[in-house]
Amino acid sequence: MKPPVRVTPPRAAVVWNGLIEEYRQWLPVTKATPVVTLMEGATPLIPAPRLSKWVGGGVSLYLKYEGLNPTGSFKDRGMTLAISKAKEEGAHAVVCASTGNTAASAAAYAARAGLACTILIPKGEVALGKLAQALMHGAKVLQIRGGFDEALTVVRELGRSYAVTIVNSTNPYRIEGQKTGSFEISDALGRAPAFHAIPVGNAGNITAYWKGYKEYRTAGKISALPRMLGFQAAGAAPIVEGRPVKAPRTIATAIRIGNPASWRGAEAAREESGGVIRAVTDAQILEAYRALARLEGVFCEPASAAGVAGVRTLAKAGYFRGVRDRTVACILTGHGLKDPNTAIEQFERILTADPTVDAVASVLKLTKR
Ligand code: AN7
Repeated sequence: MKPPVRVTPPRAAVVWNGLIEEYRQWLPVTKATPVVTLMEGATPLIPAPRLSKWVGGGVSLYLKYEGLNPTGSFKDRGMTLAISKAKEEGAHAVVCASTGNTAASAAAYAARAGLACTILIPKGEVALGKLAQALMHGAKVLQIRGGFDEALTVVRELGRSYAVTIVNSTNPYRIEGQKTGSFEISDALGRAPAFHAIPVGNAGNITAYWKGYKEYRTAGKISALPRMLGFQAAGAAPIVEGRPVKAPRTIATAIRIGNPASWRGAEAAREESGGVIRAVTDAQILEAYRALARLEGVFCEPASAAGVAGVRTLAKAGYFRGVRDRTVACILTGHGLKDPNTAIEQFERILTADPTVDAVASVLKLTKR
């Protein structure tokens, strides 16, 4: 019998001190920067053979499981840098608008840095886990009677007129931190993937990943760039439609955004890489969300599944036909536990029985030995 193959190098001796220390030379920090870290980054790139079959088109999917960051989403990559720089620059308070994950991350890193944090969220549209995080980390949480886009407009005005530092992805340090995701993927594969699939909301992350890949190629760390495949929810797809969406709607509340701040960055990533930005329906998102959990044991939040749903749609349409390298890195941006309600809603009922052997065996329809 052949010995088992190691897919990653042994890491027992490797010490991880967070992504700023790991990628310091690529980031705008100096010795004077007070590094605020929760040891974010170093998330696994998980091969997904069963999901690849389900997706079709001969693709080899790798899942970048960003839900394993300290607050359960990719936002921690940008937040470690944004909060470190805010502290370096002498800020006392940070503010952001958020569909939930930015809020959770900002609240946690601000707590660690000893900064005040205010977050504006769309009332009734933030997943339960994210709200719990923001409250627990001591942020001042303000529910806005409106959507994310309106909240962000207010935050931008606040930043102009008041002594607060904005930590939305309009803050360039957020993008700088988030670009390290492409470094990790490239380091793990030893090259860039042929395709990079990612959900698109405010479009900061696709912008950041594209920046990271380009910097790695310029430095000779990788020799080719991926095609960037971005996916918006069909009810919130301004970039696909070419105009802002006034009342965005989707079950994937994380990406319920009608006027993305990094719109141009997303378009540049698509055009420069020869990729696409497409829409996927809520039904397709939920299908991929369930498939990820059941076929690979990987639980992400609904928005995160948009990338996998999108790759499946492209595969069905023949997008990968004739392509030799079909390696796809899918960014699973947030953990499934962020949104327990949507998970449980996938099931009509949960079996119930009285606490006796007979009742349990009967409900489970067990056969006697
Ligand atoms: C799980 O937290 O915009 O395209 O305010 O939480 O960079 O906006 C979250 C976005 C994808 C989209 N997946 O990323 C916020 C927020 C998850 C997210 C996105 C978000 P961008």
